[in-house]
Amino acid sequence: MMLIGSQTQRVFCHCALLIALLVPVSALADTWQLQAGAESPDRGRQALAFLPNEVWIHAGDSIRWTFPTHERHTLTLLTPGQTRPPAFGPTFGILVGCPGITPDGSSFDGSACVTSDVLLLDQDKTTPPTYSVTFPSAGNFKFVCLIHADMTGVVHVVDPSQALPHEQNFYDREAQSEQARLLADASGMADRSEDAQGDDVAAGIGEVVTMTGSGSQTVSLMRFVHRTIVVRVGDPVEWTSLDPSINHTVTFGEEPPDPRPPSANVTLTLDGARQAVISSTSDSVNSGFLSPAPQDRANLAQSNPGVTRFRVTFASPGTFNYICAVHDQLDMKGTVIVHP
Ligand SMILES: [Cu+2]
Repeated sequence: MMLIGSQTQRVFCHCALLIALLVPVSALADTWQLQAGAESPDRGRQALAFLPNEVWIHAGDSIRWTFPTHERHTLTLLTPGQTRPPAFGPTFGILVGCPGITPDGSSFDGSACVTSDVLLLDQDKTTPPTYSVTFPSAGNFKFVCLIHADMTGVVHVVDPSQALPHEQNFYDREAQSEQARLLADASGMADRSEDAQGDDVAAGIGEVVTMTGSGSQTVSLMRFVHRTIVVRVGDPVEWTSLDPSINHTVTFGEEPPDPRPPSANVTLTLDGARQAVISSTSDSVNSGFLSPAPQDRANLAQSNPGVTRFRVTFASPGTFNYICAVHDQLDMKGTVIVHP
């Protein structure tokens, strides 16, 4: 609807008058702006973090999260004590959710789960998606990303009669400084790994950074380091995931619809790694998820050791390109040049 000139003014005046009569100004509901994730221009360094991840608001206020990265995230509020669902069910890429997803603008009071779908900056779009949640009643609520286990935060919803400790510009500054610090950490990881020698490749490097008691943030270098290596026929090449929180794959040839399990031509080693032999540049080999062991917690069954290593022997010369099937949209790709 288009309103022009005096018409606009009249509508505005009526609304302002109505609001002034009905509601004290201090009780007007606010919409707070937070950020879900941040990335470097080349997408290789990812802050898997809510920026910031602790916020105080009034009951009745809303929070709008913006998703400005090419890495996927969700904004999810599980109910207290709810078992965390896996990110994806039988179909890779389709979110399990609450189960199910709830629409933009949903309300959360702790009684029913709320979650966005998977949100990311599409390849050809420049406007990041957003997701808003309204918090009608007081409480302390955890919010998480279902895709990244160590990406969590807390919202403190207080009674409107209470003063809030911070205004929006405080959170804006926090988001900026946390983003800068996390992405700088990833630069440091890249620099350190440049010193690595030999035929070993880091399949991603990361760290979990917990700055406050309110949640955890992760920073990940979504790269194979080194991106191109040169070996001889018969030399074993080993990929090791150095990320404590993120799954990666080493995938040659055709990308499988579900990259989670290893392909049938991959076998286990006695020391808990996976291995394969590649005979030709047309071979398709998928490591399956290289995954760290999850954090142990009291009163839960301890987790198994992670599978973080993949070894490949090349039986013929050639140039072998591969990808991480989870993060190829971030340009997580590599090449092995095999000489006779
Ligand atoms: Cu990856």
